[in-house]
Amino acid sequence: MKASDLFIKALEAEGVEYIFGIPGEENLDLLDSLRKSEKIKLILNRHESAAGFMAATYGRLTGKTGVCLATLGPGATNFVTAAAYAQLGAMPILMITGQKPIKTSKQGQFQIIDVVETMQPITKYARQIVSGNNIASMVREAFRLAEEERPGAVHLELPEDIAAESVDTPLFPKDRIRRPIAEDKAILQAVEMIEAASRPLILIGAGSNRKRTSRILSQFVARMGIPFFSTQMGKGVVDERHPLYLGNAALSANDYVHCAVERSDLIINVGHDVVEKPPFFMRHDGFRVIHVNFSSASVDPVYFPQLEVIGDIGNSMWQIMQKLKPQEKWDFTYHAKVKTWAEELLRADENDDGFPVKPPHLVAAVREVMPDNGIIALDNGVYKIWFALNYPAHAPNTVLLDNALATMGAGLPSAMAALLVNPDEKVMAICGDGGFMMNSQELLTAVRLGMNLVVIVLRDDAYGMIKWKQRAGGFENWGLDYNNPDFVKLAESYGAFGHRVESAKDLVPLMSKCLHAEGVHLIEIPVDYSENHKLLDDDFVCPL
Ligand SMILES: Cc1ncc(C[n+]2csc(CCOP(=O)(O)OP(=O)(O)O)c2C)c(N)n1
Ligand SMILES: [Mg+2]
Repeated sequence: MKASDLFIKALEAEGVEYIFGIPGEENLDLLDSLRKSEKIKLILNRHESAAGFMAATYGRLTGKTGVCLATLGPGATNFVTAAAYAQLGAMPILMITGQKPIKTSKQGQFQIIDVVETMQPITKYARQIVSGNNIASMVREAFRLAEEERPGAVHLELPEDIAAESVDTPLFPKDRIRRPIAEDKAILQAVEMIEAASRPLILIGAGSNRKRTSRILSQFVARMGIPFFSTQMGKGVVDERHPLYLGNAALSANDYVHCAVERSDLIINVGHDVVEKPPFFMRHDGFRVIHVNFSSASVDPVYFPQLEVIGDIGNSMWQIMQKLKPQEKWDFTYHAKVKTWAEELLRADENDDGFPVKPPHLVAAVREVMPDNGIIALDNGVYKIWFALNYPAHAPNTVLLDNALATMGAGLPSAMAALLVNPDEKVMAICGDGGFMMNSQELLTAVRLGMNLVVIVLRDDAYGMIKWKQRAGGFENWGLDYNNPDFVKLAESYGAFGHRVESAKDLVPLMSKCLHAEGVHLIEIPVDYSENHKLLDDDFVCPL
């Protein structure tokens, strides 16, 4: 068999459904083998970073490795941001890149950089395949590593001459490995600590959204009556309409929810690791923390849990729930007060229908039009914080944001991947005018794929997030304003539908119409960011 055929067979055996990417001449053997596959579909992108972001989001949502393909040199370097996105965000991806022949080559160093070395520090595994007979084992190993906790990025380089070789090796069967579970003593210690606490609090982080922990965590909260809050990437694991939901730790300190955090004496931290922006700062004389996760906590000046319960998160919480008895002395009166107070403050500006649109009004309008299982995929900009705080997620993985690499340019591709994985759900990409322009060309891919997708572009004619920080840091307003294309015409020239919001009253009917229509709909929404400074207002006083 030809080595590239074996490579595709190995991917098929792993259950691969899509390969996202842009082939170069060094991938032509593999491309031809892919042409013959009945199981794997090629999604041809317009930039490799978008292919990588799509593969990563596929991995994030399915737990199965998303696969992307690029050529050597420039194609491979365009994967670097996506590799970092997947690696930090714990999303399983395999990047396949081509290379010139390695046995003999007549091209000098043209386009050659050491791609494997480049990928090494931002992947779990990066290897050049030096013999076709290694393909089957290396593909298996790559998938195993990408998917195993903590998931991340892996890379295989398939040189042209190796791809064309004849090989004779069997595939390696995909084995199902049960995840290890936490040790009894750790569970007992956790139970003791929670029972001894007076005001325990649950934090739900990214790891809880990776695996199906929603049911057990919802049961835990219901049976124990312990209030919870979420990190940005932990949104939706437990329905945020729950009466015990206290809010989102969109910032590290001085969010409303931190009033409750600071009055707690124990945080049961389920699935958060230090890759996300810290949801709180630990102090040596402050509350204690139980770290419940698949892997142990890396020591960090603001995160040094006193107890670690390591193993499958769902199982750990189930084991703790079997032994833990709700305590009469647990006192959540203050937490309840914080919830009422914070919700009033958060909701206060929702009805402000000034134009350009104010963020709280925008967030409320999006929530109003999105069904419970509808998915919003956010790019990176200041609106992300408003959504984290003000948008109650109703179901797991329905708010896709990147609080790990926090790159711009991933919003649209991740929305597109979410739609491939959930073809029957309503999906909306929410981007700033800066972030949208970093991967706007993928509108063409969405149109070509016949997607029904809504893309919101928030226009402030600036890198608003940095303006916000600039102002907060006491700097002069300088160097962050720009011009924009006519987004309506841009959308139309790509074969999408373009709309522009002219008054806040248009928002709900227009978004709703677009969500229920066919095709790709771009909606330009002028935004008024003059109240962003409120997000960093640390002069609020926590309720007594
Ligand atoms: C690739 C990349 N470049 C730069 C940054 C730093 N950065 C974070 S947000 C931001 C501005 C985002 O502007 P925009 O997309 O227009 O959103 P806005 O905040 O204006 O709503 C920048 C430059 C980043 N996170 N990622
Ligand atoms: Mg902007």
